[in-house]
Amino acid sequence: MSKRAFLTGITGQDGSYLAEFLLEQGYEVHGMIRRASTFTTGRIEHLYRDPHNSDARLFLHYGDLTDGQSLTNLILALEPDEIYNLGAQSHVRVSFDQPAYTLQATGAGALNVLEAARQLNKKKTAKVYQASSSEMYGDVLETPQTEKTPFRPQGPYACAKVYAYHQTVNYRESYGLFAVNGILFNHESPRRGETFVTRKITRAAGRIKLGLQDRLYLGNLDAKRDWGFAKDYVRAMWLMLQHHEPDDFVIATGQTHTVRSFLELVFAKLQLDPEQFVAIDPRYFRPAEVNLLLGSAEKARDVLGWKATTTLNELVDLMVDHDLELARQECLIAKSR
Ligand code: NAP
Ligand code: G4F
Repeated sequence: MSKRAFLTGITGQDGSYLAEFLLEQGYEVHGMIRRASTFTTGRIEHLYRDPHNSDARLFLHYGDLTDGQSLTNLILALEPDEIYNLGAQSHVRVSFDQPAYTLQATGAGALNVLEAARQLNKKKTAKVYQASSSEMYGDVLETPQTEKTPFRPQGPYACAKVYAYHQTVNYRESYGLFAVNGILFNHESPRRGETFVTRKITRAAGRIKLGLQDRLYLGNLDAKRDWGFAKDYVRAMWLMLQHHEPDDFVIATGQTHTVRSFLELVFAKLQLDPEQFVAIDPRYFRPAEVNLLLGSAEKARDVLGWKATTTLNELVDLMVDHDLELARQECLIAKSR
């Protein structure tokens, strides 16, 4: 019989790649989605078949991380083998505007997932993956950051993730739940949300190249990030749940670059001059910044056999090609009107 996975955050970047990966592995995949006034399933549409067809293996259910009761009902009814908690208010800048909601969705939401898994555990063991973040290291206390580096969170999002991290460890140690933290450093893709800096840059560069936009406004260009490819990273999530014992792992490339160098790489690929098109807008600065992230994924390499396989240059190529094509389609639509 095939394994059953339950995903929160299935409509997001990572959820879509993970659902794709799990379906390829023969899993039956159940995703929780939120009700919205417009469709939010664009990233998983290509995976979705009529649920009444006998070969359908992807099923969607309404729910919300802040609604513990509906989440518990879903998990108890579905009895999944593996639970991946990828849902979150995941935008760091937005978390300064909505700290209480971020705590509910990103922090308490994770607790709701763990509590539901604990209840299910009385009947059936379900393994839990918690999407922890390099943002927890904040004002970093050592470089590179490892599983042993203490956290020094710098904002509401990071504080909520630190809470979720510790609850995951707590449920493992207190109740023997198979619960793991993947401490993932920034990972990007053509499916990255358009308000995160890498995608904001590649999307704008494609539109500028084709004359659809003439300015790109950014914040702090000096921050350094360890950027990998999301498709590589979801495999690591799965590997953590296949390991014989629950543990926490850093997932990173081991390379760090400034936002400025990412911008220059993208613009150079399209023969554009950033000086001509990029302006700084103080609205995009944060009350507290995380200046440097650089992870060591040595433990994941040694224990799980995982390592990043996509270079930053390859990632930029993937994103630029995708977003140039998107801009071309925009031009065609504009012309046909
Ligand atoms: P994303 O694209 O922003 O996706 C977030 C997902 O969470 C979406 O499916 C969203 O649903 C869902 N969500 C938001 N609030 C929710 C709520 N209250 N109840 C249920 N679902 C909710 O994020 P991502 O980049 O895929 O990241 C996946 C996870 O990894 C997140 O927890 C993020 O914090 C964490 N993480 C990400 C990175 C990274 O670099 N990408 C690094 C470390 C950790 P809607 O579509 O309805 O909005
Ligand atoms: O792309 P970002 O918004 O990502 P950030 O803040 O590092 O958070 C992402 O990675 C975390 C892992 O470390 C995840 F947990 C989190 O969910 C999210 O996926 O910003 C990256 C850097 C920051 O230093 C920011 O100040 O880019 C800088 N930046 C400069 N201009 C900008 C902009 N960020 C955004 N979003 N928009 C700008 O215009």
